[in-house]
Amino acid sequence: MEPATRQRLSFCRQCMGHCGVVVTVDADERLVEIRGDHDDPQTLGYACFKGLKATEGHNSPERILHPLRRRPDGSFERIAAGQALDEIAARLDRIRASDGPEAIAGYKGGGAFFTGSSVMMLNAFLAALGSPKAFSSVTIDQSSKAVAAGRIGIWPPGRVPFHRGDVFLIVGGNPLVSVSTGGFDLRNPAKRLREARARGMKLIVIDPRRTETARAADVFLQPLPGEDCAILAGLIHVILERGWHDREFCERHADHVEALREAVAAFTPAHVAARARVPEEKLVEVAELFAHRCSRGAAAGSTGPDMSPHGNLAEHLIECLNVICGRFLREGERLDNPGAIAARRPRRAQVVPAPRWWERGYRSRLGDFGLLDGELPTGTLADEILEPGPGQVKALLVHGGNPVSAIPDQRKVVRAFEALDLLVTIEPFMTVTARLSDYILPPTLQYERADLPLFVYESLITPEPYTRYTPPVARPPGGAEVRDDHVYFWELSRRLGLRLEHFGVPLDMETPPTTDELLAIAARHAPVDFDALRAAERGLRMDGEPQYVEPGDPASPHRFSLLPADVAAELRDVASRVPGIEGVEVDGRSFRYRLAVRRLRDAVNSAGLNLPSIRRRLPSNPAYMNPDDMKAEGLRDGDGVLIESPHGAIRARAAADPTLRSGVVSVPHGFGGLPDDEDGAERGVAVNLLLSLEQREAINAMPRMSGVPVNLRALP
Ligand SMILES: Nc1nc2c(c(=O)[nH]1)N[C@H]1C(S)=C(S)[C@@H](COP(=O)(O)OP(=O)(O)OC[C@H]3O[C@@H](n4cnc5c(=O)[nH]c(N)nc54)[C@H](O)[C@@H]3O)O[C@H]1N2
Ligand SMILES: Nc1nc2c(c(=O)[nH]1)N[C@H]1C(S)=C(S)[C@@H](COP(=O)(O)OP(=O)(O)OC[C@H]3O[C@@H](n4cnc5c(=O)[nH]c(N)nc54)[C@H](O)[C@@H]3O)O[C@H]1N2
Ligand code: SF4
Ligand SMILES: [Mo]
Repeated sequence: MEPATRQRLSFCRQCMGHCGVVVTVDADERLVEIRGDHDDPQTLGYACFKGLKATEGHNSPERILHPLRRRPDGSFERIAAGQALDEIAARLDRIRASDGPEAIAGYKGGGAFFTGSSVMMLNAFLAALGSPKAFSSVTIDQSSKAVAAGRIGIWPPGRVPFHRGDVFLIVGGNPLVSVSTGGFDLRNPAKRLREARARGMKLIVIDPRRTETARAADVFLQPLPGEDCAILAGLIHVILERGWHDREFCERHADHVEALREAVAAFTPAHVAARARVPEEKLVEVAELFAHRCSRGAAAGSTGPDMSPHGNLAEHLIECLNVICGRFLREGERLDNPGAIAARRPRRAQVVPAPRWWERGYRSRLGDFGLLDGELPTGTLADEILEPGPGQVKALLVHGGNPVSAIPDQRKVVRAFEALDLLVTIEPFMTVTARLSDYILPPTLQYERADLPLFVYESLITPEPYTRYTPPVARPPGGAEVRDDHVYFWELSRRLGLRLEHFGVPLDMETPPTTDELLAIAARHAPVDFDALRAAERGLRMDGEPQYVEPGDPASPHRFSLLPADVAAELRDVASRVPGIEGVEVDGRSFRYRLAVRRLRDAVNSAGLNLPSIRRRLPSNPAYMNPDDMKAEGLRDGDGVLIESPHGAIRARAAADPTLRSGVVSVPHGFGGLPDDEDGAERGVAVNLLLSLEQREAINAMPRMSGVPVNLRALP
């Protein structure tokens, strides 16, 4: 007799944790249970609630199981996949013929990033079309890290990794919940942090909230949001003034140390303490612990600083801290993860001079932006659709994302998406973006497809040269007409006569590739062949030849560029705009609070919020506030509150959060329906109604999502 259920090994693909799991499937190969795999060599049994509840997503009655086409009245009807693809291709072809390929754009979100076989398909599809209009969630996230690298320069061996540092400084990240902060050990992060602290590593956290991570910190600085540039400039000021920097490293590898010292002169501890509302001596304590008492270990930023005003400058200053303190791997040191899927290459102890990629090549028609990692800034997507003229975007393909929820100024984004001639979404649920789409193409979900961990960011996932393959371990619901995402791109490309490339390898446009073939192409530089990878149930550590940092060329003229002219100008701007004690003035209005971004443990952005067990935990998104502020405003838990920014207003319910510092309001994103939904309040509120696309950073057009001035008032 066949057993009624079977167990299989796989890994979760909802966040960077990539937790190893054991899934149980029934006799029909349907997913029935997930648990953490205690024998997983990387994540050691860890799995979070939402990871375990992925069963609900797979089996959800709300899951879209057939391609859908929107009727003129806004309702949807089932359509056969072949017909949907024929119709979409015909409409794309007409737009291409009348308006050129630039009229066709794409947006890629989190769901696409975690689908290894098609992680670059949207980009490849647009490239084959000849359209530069590739957008993604990266430029409403942490693209300031690319901007910082582009302006300061790159050290190919990288920073001193977490597990070898004697200190780790986090600016605005909460890896114990987000399992995401770059540089942290994300494989079962709480356990890894305990181990690191047991061996003596010091943790410094800078965050307006005493987060789960901050609770474990040796020093915790709790500033107002939006003041990271001042704080970081203050730390650099103290470090250079007291001579706690690494003189030798600076002399050999960095330009503008003296100019930087002068540029941060205004950021005295007293100045920083007054504007960021932190104790002066605590700031000095952070500088001393990071630069003087510790000698190895890096500083890293996450969404807190990156989503605030001057996010590019904040990441630049974080890297300045690492440079002046010499927190990089040096000649002869071992590279712990020289590459698993990524091609191995020699890493020299020598600066690659600031590449400023965006200053070469394509310029956008609006705002004159260049490309970052081959993509245009998502902060400009709505304008690209709404602004008439040659190159106006008429069609948009959304892959595994929910841009109507994710992009600031939701009303404008909705207006733009409604103005499109064609909106197609590859998406498993009826999200706010799907609701506006002309066609919805449903993908397989994570446990139904073969995959590899998010290899385009593999160095962030694990410090070891480790990767793993998972086969599909469950079947989609009976009768479902779902496909692995790449099928849709390949089918559209074939119909449009395009030659699709996958990581530079031209695909056969007669016979569709299998998912394994695509993964094998992506893994073609791995030190083992794909069959060996496929055979290793719990993945492979590709130790092979260890790799060490190679010596730099002593004659190399290349150095870190600590203070290029645009950075210097931005720093002067920050120095000159000192917020008043009573709040911030915008257009003659005074704002007393600041909004702060934060993530919730039980959902990833907007994904998962519709599932029953998640919904029980997160029925809507409150406005988290410090209890003292609530008292001062006459608010009690659950009271209605109107929150106003210079741009817009939302209603939410106040919730006391004693971990949040006073003067701050935090309303998690990802909730809410469309702006004019009747039953809107039931699903919480879209915080992006409060945020604007007008005020944005140079280079990546990053909108301001944290540190934004707001006011609030109790609702009757
Ligand atoms: N105000 C505010 N706005 C923010 C943020 C913030 O902190 N505050 N954060 C920003 C950040 S960091 C990001 S990354 C963006 C997020 O931006 P997005 O990635 O665009 O948004 P998500 O809500 O994560 O949407 C992911 C979608 O993928 C779908 N999905 C899930 N699994 C699969 C799959 O297997 N295949 C496919 N094809 N799709 C799948 C989900 O159903 C969901 O609709 O939002 C940004 N917006
Ligand atoms: N459970 C869960 N995990 C997730 C996600 C999720 O939605 N839920 N989203 C995923 C995505 S798309 C991303 S990009 C990552 C993000 O991962 P993280 O960047 O670690 O995100 P958060 O946990 O929100 O941590 C950001 C911290 O910044 C603080 N902060 C806010 N404003 C400021 C500021 O101006 N300055 C400073 N210094 N701090 C500030 C907040 O209080 C918060 O603690 O997480 C990923 N993982
Ligand atoms: S931490 Fe991330 S990878 Fe691990 S189970 Fe949760 S969602 Fe999945
Ligand atoms: Mo993100």
